[in-house]
Amino acid sequence: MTVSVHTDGPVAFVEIDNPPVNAASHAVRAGLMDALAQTEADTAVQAVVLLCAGRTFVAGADVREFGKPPVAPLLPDVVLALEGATKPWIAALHGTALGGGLEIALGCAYRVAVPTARMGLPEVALGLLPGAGGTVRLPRLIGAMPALDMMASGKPVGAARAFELGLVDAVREGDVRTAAHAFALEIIDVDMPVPLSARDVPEFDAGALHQRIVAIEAKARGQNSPKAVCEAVLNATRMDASEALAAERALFLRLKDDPQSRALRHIFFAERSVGKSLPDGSALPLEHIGVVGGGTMGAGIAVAALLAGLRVTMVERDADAVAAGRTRVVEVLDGSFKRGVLSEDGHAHCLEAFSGSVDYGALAEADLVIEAVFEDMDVKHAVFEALDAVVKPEAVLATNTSYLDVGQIAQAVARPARVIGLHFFSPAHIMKLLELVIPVGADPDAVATGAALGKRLRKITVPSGVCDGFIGNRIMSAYRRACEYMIEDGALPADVDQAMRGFGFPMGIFEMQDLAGLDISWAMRKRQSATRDPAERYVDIADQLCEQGRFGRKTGLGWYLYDGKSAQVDPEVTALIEATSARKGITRTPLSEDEIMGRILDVMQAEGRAILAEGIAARAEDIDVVMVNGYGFPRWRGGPMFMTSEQGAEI
Ligand code: 3H9
Repeated sequence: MTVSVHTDGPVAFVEIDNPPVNAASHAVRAGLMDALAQTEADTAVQAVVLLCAGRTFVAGADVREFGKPPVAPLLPDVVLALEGATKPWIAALHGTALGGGLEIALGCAYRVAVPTARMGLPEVALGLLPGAGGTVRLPRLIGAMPALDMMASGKPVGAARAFELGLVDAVREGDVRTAAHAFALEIIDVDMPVPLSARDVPEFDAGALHQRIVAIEAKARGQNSPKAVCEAVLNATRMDASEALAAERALFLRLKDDPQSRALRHIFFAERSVGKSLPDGSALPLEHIGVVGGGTMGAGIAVAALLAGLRVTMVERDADAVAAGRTRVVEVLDGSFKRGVLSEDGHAHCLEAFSGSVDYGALAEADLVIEAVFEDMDVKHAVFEALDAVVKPEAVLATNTSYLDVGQIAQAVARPARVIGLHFFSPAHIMKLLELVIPVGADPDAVATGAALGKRLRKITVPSGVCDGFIGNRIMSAYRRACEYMIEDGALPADVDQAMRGFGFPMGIFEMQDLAGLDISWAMRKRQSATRDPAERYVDIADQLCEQGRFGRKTGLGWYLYDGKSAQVDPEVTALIEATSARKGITRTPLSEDEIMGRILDVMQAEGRAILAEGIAARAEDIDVVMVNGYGFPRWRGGPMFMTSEQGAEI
């Protein structure tokens, strides 16, 4: 039984058991209606505790049902029915009461939570809004502004904050069933509270609400659901509850069929299923991680591991470099502490768990070592030879290279099968994406250990085969080349960047290069020049910029001219681009934003298809996950491969 009812004296316990997250699927909704009828009919029952088995209270509607026609009873009707119960229902919250789950709780007369419970309405992240009365009941319970903030951000709040907001009536230690039972006995003789939909929204500052709505809509950058949330909150403040509920339903149905929500649901499930097809292997227990290299990347990786409770030893070439690496680590940890993401104890613990050394011997007991040194095969080989001489036989060796051949790096050690790639993205302690690069012949246990580290660091770990740039950088190189062709053909960097921003990227490719610095890729191009196919079209505009010392933001000049933080089009760069086109005999033809984005998408999708055909990515959705989480591809568009399939094209 998905929903069962047990009575204990005057209290009935209605328990939902629908693993893994007790989603409000059809069986749950129907079960709740039956339980309501049963408890209403049972004259011995005076109060009802609604609770869930397993790890969490209901974590939302069953998102897998959204692609199918809805089947009654619908969740909004179930919540309405619960709200109409003649006996008090007490939602007993543990785990994560999210979306439709929290809306069910809002239909109950009371909410009791354990201290670890979290509550939120995250629908916006799925391109939706709360569609089972949340937009109407939450403002009536906690006020319009806090409700708007919760629904527009989608971020859950902890039990203590929920109590402050008035979202829960009590926070009780211990087992949720016992706590809610005790609460039920306390309120059994008290008059039932007025149902939320029969209440008014508490007074609020209309001007401040309006300002917040303007800010949310500006930040939405083309995404529809935050705007719909704002509209629904305004409805909740202006309409009576039944009108507002009807308006919410209409908005919800419109969003559910919106391609943006389909795209966001696609990414939601793609992220959760990533890596499930990895070969079976046993992960080595992870406690002690080694990091070779204390630059920005090495320090970021060290912090990510420290924050996950691992011990970290960083090895650098000399005492000064060790000190500089340590300083970087401490700075990042201090920043996390100041932002409140790390407690004082946690901060102290991380510092204690970190050590630096000039001696590779300090890595003798490490379970996994990640190399994050200069991108040069000889340098990498030297590091791996040194590691091979000291680490324990079962330790996994990983390289953080972003494009070198991991298989070739592995040749530096006696047992190459223990070598994998772990390609982090900067800043490594923040970015969610991790490419797990698997060379041919890699030991499945080493791969499983890499995947386990990714999980421990709470990364989205996407497996990739070995090729130049792996999944993400390979696609980025391809479309960057296409963008360079376009500026030679007639567009200007600002046109390309504007088209990308208009599409939903946080910034365009040229702005991004200026931010990252043009000199690093210049050095790489110089190294590659000997092996470049002379027949291949090559755009040398970036080289010309570098020859003039224009390395991007850090030098105040790059593709743009920088005045403080703002980027301005530089007529000198425009002249240089036009002169280059003329030198090559190209008649420049301006390109529209649609043409620019069309070309970028074509190239991304073609490269994605090649990556799939070569077996570099296991699934098309893995490519989407990489582009969305590492390269700024707008999440609400689902990724380049999702867009291909939506257009009905074969992948
Ligand atoms: C909504 O409620 C609309 C209503 O307002 C209106 C309705 C009319 N449905 O993330 P995990 C699966 S919209 C179906 O790895 P965790 C997930 O795919 C919904 N399946 O675990 C995975 O499956 P598998 C609003 C779901 O512990 C498994 O559960 N709610 C759903 O890291 C474990 O998931 C949300 O947006 C679902 N709603 O995190 C909450 N949720 O084992 C979305 C999860 O086959 N969920 N699954 O790979 C989450 O944020 C996280 O899953 C949660 C657990 C925090 C709950």
